[in-house]
Amino acid sequence: MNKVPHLNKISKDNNLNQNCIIINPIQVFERKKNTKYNEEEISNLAQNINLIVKYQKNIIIRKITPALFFGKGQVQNFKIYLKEYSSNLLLINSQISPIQQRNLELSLHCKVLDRTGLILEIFGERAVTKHGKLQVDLATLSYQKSRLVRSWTHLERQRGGYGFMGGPGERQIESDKRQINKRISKIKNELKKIESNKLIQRRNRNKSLKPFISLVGYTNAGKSSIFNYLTKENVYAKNQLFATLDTTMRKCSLSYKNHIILSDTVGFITNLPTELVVSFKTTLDEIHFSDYLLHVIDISNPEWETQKKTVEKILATILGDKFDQTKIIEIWNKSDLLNKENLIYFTNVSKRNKNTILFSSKLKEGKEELLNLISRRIKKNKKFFLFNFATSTDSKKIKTLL
Ligand SMILES: Nc1nc2c(ncn2[C@@H]2O[C@H](COP(=O)(O)OP(=O)(O)OP(=O)(O)O)[C@@H](O)[C@H]2O)c(=O)[nH]1
Ligand SMILES: [Mg+2]
Repeated sequence: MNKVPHLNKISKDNNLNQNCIIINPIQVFERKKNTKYNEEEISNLAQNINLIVKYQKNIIIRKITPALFFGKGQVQNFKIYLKEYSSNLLLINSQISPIQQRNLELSLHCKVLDRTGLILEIFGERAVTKHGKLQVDLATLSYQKSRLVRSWTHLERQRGGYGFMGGPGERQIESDKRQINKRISKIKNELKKIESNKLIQRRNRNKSLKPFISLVGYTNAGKSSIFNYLTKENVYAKNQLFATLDTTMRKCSLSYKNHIILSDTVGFITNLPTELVVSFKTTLDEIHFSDYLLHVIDISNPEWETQKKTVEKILATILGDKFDQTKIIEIWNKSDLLNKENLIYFTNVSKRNKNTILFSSKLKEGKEELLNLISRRIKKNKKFFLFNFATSTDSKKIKTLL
């Protein structure tokens, strides 16, 4: 089972149940957009690492200033909020430059974390296996390297260095950077070893000629729940963003005679830090080598279309010119949460769409339709000639083929 043994441990040990304030920068052209879901999402992300969100505010950005990101007046207001809500951590729901981060920290006398930093934090707490941990450490170090200030990250906290404000002096930064480079090359070497083992596993898997299928999708869409349901496994599935960080593979029976290999992996999110995409290369490589992708979509989420586009965009980045829309089967999950009207609508649309299955892992609905669709796809696929041949129960067909 995919346990999360050290979840919350670091926070509790270091007494990090800390107040924070969230600022959502909104560009002028986006001001009419409904931001409710974004606000909820960043708040959930913060609570995931035991931060106590005291106050959250949307700020309209007319022009991003190179020094502070925000206008001076806005930054003055942040000072007031921080004092009023006894917080010494400011979360910015966007990516800011290292210089902007440093200047904000200096002028607000508090720690500033941007969206990338926050996601890295969560990954740092979730990583369980050695492989997962190394990949997160690599991403965090690459992020830190670009910062002039030492960041408030899980690595820093593990060293007990949490809580400093501003940044170390230039000399310190240089020696920090040298140290970081050393650690990066050490991690890269360790990762290489793990990767060569994975390559051997992948080669063996290819030899077995079994179709290899990966579950992909936005974080919290229900991938692990579906994985457990289809494989009778018990991997960690929880109402928590980035519950899964490592890839798990199991057999999933298609018929009484044969099976496919199903893989559950890390979820995606809007603005997934590039550091993570790069560092999680081996984990995400499983997607590269998949014969089909089951794109799990939480159809009950009002933002499902945006989430779907986000996932497709990240897939296109990972797969490059290998991105093949025809490999994707969409699982419209959490149908149990739809109201009557939407349920009728989505049932009709999914029936018309050949690549979509309406699903509820909670009510255990949709499995048969999904496995039938996968079987039909495999049957049409020349690559699986031998697989189909071996599973065919039609003896006449077998004789003609012989
Ligand atoms: N109501 C309902 N809840 C579901 C369904 N499928 C999953 N969930 C819930 O959704 C939450 C997230 O499920 P997971 O399976 O962990 O989601 P995931 O996509 O693996 O998430 P990450 O690993 O964080 O990317 C859990 O609380 C599940 O119980 C469903 O069909 N209906
Ligand atoms: Mg999961």
